[in-house]
Amino acid sequence: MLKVRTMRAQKDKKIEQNTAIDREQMIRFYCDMLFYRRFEERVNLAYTQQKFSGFCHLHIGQEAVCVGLQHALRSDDYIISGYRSHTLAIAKGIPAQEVMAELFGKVTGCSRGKGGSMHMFSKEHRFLGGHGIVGGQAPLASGIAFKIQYNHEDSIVVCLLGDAAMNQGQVFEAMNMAATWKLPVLFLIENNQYGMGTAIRRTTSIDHLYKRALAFDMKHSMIDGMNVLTCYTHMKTIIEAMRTDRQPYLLEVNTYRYKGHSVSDPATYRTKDEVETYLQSDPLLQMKNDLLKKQFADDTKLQEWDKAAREAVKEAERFADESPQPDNEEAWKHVFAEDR
Ligand SMILES: Cc1ncc(C[n+]2csc(CCOP(=O)(O)OP(=O)(O)O)c2C)c(N)n1
Ligand SMILES: [Mg+2]
Repeated sequence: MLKVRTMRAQKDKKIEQNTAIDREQMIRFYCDMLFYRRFEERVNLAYTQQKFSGFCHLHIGQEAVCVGLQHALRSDDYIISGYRSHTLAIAKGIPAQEVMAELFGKVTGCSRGKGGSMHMFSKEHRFLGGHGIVGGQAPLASGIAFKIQYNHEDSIVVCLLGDAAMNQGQVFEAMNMAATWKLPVLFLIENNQYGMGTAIRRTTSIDHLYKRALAFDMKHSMIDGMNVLTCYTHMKTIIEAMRTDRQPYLLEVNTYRYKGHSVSDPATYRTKDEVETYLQSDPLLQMKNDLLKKQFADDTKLQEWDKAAREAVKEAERFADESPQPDNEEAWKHVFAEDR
């Protein structure tokens, strides 16, 4: 096992060395992560203030995955994901105020206030959900990739899955079809170590989920999802290779969610020590230290960026607050295909 891990680590290093990251990019990555952190913190607060209700799953702690992917993709690529997707939707180009308005059930929301937290969607930005059925996005991802292949396009689909979604039967079927038909899907497992309150080690017979790829003879690797530079360089390399080799890929990204499964989960099933350990490798903290060490930032700059992130989130919230509710007629729209 140790040998496999070491080989994997060496491979990761090689990939990283091939992708140079300059000062501007590092600052961009940090500011994007900061914005997503502040956005989700504000969403959490808005929920407790009863500005909206229903399910709400936050991505706090997993920002490096989102930002690494955002910068590795092109605008004509597709993302399809599970329900923990507010900031992924923004990363794919949906304006933050439309995501906030969707959360608040407003007609200006990206799903016209009818999807809510779990169902962000934008055909225009090629963000095809936001899905509440665990693993339900995987067959859809293979279907989208089939469309890409059929039309001879060179875009790709990223299908984000949770660790627990990897135990759903339809995910196996979708991977098998993608491998058999050589469809350009990047199956990206955000392994945040838990499916609701259950640790992945209690439900899964293998120690690392990337090994599932072996069953389909699919290319695969595993990376540290708490470091945005690792995420970006590795994802960029995989995605660029997929543009020419047109093969699916399984990437396991090890990350952690600091909050409970949803906003109503106090997360008492894990120890403070465990959370503390992950907090020490927090993606924002790592990047902040990198920026300071390289003298790309100082305390004044850090405060300035934080203020700008908070202002932008406030602006999104103001837009959502001031937007109207959908009228009754809206309930009958987008029910049948002709309403598209
Ligand atoms: C088919 C199906 N089974 C069960 C559920 C209930 N459920 C909602 S979230 C969840 C856990 C999924 O965890 P994971 O895939 O690791 O994603 P994470 O929440 O950690 O991002 C479960 C079992 C569901 N929504 N759909
Ligand atoms: Mg999980």
